[in-house]
Amino acid sequence: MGPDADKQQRAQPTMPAKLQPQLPGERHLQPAGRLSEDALRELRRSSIMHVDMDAFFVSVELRSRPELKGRPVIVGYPAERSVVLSASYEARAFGVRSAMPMAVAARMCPSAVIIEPRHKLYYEVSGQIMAIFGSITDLVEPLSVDEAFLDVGGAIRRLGAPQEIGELIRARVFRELGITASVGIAASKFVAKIASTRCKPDGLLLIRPEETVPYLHSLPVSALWGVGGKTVEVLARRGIRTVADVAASPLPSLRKLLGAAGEHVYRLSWGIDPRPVTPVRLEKSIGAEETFATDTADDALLHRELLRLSHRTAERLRGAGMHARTVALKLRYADFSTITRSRTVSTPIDSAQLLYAVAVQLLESVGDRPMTVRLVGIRAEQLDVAAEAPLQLSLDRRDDNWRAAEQALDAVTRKFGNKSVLPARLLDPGGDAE
Ligand code: TTP
Ligand code: MG
Ligand code: MG
Repeated sequence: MGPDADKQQRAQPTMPAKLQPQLPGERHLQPAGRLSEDALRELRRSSIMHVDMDAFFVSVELRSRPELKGRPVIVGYPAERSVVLSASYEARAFGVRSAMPMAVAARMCPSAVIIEPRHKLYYEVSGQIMAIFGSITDLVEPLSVDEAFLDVGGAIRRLGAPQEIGELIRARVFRELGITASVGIAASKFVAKIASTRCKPDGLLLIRPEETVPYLHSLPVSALWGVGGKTVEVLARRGIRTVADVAASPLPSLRKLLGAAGEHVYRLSWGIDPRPVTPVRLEKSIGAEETFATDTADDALLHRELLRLSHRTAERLRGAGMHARTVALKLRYADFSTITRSRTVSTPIDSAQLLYAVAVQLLESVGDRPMTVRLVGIRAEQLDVAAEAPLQLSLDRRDDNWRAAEQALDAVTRKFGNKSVLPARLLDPGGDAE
């Protein structure tokens, strides 16, 4: 995000929570159980919440180094080819952004203190964050290591209006974990996500149903779900710069410009996004196995099968937004006796290549096999919610819908002769995404 975008963001209505007019019924919240059905229905219209930690990795580090508060701080490996994982808001004032090469960041902000990441610690804190969310409602959809959607509609009687629940979550995260979170509340997921992004850091923004369309229309098109840098360019060439411009465009011309995604973008511009918060049950392990048509002793065949199973497992891991710290290999011999071997790795894995590499090592560790093999399997264990792209591109780390929308849009925009094949907003999440 350039300095202009920064200004633009500041100019948006990010009214502090306490200044916002109260909702009908909010004044009579004690006890919440006494809310009239009408008041409850009104409050439930905006019950979707997006909660995201502010400068997550940095904030966790600052807990043990409070003397660095208020200073530019970057979490990332100091190595030549590494990228910024998280930057404090003080570092962002210098232009530093996530996914920027560390060398560039260091040049932009020479005074920044650079801290090497401690992923294990962040996953622990992530678990604690998700546990706080889980104590509010069962309807929690984790989106990455530091954020989730919650539908708090069912918690209003117990805990108060969504806005109060948002403040409760922020207060608990701060008190129990020592970091700040920002909360967006709206009638739909994508508006809630926009709201949390735009009230950062340490903010809460509620966008009421009746405010949604005017609010959206005041934003640049890049604020819409899945609209990345290339799409922004394609639209800008037709003079479509704001969400209001999209809303005013005839649907057929949007379809012509963006294909099927045109309709999606058009619906978003009118605040229409019916996708519900879908809780994710965290699986303990993910794996795949295959029984051979004929028992085999052939190493090459075993390797080929392991590669295929690695791809299947990695796909499912990424689909679930998880990565694994342990890889297990299973072999069943012709006599049905079964062995497993497992290895724990230092860097969490969600790629087929790495799964395969470990699986091959495990197969080698078995040594000479006493007889032919009937079945081979791979299992990814000790799963964690994946961080957003610590070492790989963040392409794999966004939630599926978001990613699918981006890929669809950017596939379309590639047709328009752009140099880069990668969606710009994923390479520079501080840029077009905001
Ligand atoms: P974000 O929530 O995108 O960023 P953030 O929490 O650092 O800052 P913000 O206040 O804007 O929310 O990502 C959460 C963590 O995920 C981040 O602290 C570090 C990690 N991450 C990466 O490792 N690589 C990336 O490219 C991004 C975007 C995040
Ligand atoms: Mg964050
Ligand atoms: Mg996040």
